[in-house]
Amino acid sequence: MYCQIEDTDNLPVKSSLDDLGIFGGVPLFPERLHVGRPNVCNQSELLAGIRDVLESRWLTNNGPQVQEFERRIAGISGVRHCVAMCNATTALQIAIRAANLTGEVIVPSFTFVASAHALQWQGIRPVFCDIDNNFCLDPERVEELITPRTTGIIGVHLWGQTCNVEALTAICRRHHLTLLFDAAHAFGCSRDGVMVGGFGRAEVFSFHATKFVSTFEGGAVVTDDGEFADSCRAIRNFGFSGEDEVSGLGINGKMNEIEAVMGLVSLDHMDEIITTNRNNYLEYRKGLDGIPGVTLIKYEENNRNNYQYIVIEIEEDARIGRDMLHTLLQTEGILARRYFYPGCHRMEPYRSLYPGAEQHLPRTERACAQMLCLPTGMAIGREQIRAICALLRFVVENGTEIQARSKRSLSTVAASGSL
Ligand code: T4K
Repeated sequence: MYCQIEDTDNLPVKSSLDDLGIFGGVPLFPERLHVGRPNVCNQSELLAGIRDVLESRWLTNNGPQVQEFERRIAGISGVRHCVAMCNATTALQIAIRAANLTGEVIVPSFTFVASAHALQWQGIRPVFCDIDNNFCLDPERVEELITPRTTGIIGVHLWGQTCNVEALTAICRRHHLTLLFDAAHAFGCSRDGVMVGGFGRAEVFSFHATKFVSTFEGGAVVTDDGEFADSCRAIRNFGFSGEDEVSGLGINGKMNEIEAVMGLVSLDHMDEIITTNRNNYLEYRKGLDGIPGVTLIKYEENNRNNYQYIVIEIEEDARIGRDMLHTLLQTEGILARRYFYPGCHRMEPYRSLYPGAEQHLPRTERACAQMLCLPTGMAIGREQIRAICALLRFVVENGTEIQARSKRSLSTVAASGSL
């Protein structure tokens, strides 16, 4: 049982404003399309694996499936050690603790809020730094933020695009800081021929249901440093270092056997998933070409990518704004996401704890206002992508009229007293 949908839909093309969902037309996708629809690749393999786990009566606590999953992840990422965890947020927290980070840690604000929470949760101040053209930490801005309280830097390989690892490594060497990477999006990606996994002291993957390789919930710390991996293993298991011996503070960060089975089946189909994601990306690239003010974020073909995010930038001078486009797509059943709006610095508790951060984050602010993620993965087919692109072209080209008409309808509703 293979999960890619058939390309048989004959989807209507919207050619007048009255056709649009926002003006009462029938949504293009009554069964909504999601960003992050899980890839459930082979149900019979998965169910057989789950049955084996149940029969073995070894359900969790570093069982054989988790160990096999760890071996496979380490192998693919070209690192010596992988410590599987219950999710990437906990894995980040554990890596941060194993690295003895304290005080302040520099991190981007343009990321999923978990990157910041993993620090703040442990009483460490996330110091938000602006991003470069690649939407990752800008090394030129990083150095300005280092204070005597700084103990580390956490780069985020956003959407699988890698950080400027070399510059960040040099900064960390110069200032005796620890470098970690939140690689939640970047499993299976490479930088200059080197797989993500071995950069910095450690990197953290996410295998959440919405990731292209999934364990339902899950994450992992990967590293070449054996001592660091041992610390993570101990912290993951309440701090136990022997049957009755606890050598430090720990937590329960374990992945269970059924999650690992899901991960192993997912890994067996990893190449097919990446091929599908890449084909989807190429289809989007073709379909979005030449839409004024809309740019698809390109993946470098000389690196390995997982292509799990389709990200577009809606330029300031586009005929339609990002937020209006977002609303429009939602009313057509296309649940595009404004990742990572509004930025961690504009979310609580950071907004209240560290007010004014936006003044130092001009590129972050721009990205938060302009980026939009579109559906991809195995639950979407070529015809649907073509329909999404055709719709995008139509609404952007008619953006000025659409915005004027929607303003008119809003003021009519307001005047009638319904608002
Ligand atoms: N660092 C970074 C840079 C991250 O992006 C993340 C997580 C983390 C750290 C932490 O990783 P974990 O602790 O989660 O392992 C989703 C994911 O839950 C989250 O893992 C991910 N990044 C983030 C970018 O996306 P939400 O809050 O946007 O998810 P939600 O529930 O809105 O789902 C997204 C879309 O997928 C929706 O349209 C619904 C659809 N969906 C979702 C699930 C779970 C399905 O169709 N089926 C499903 O089973 O965070």
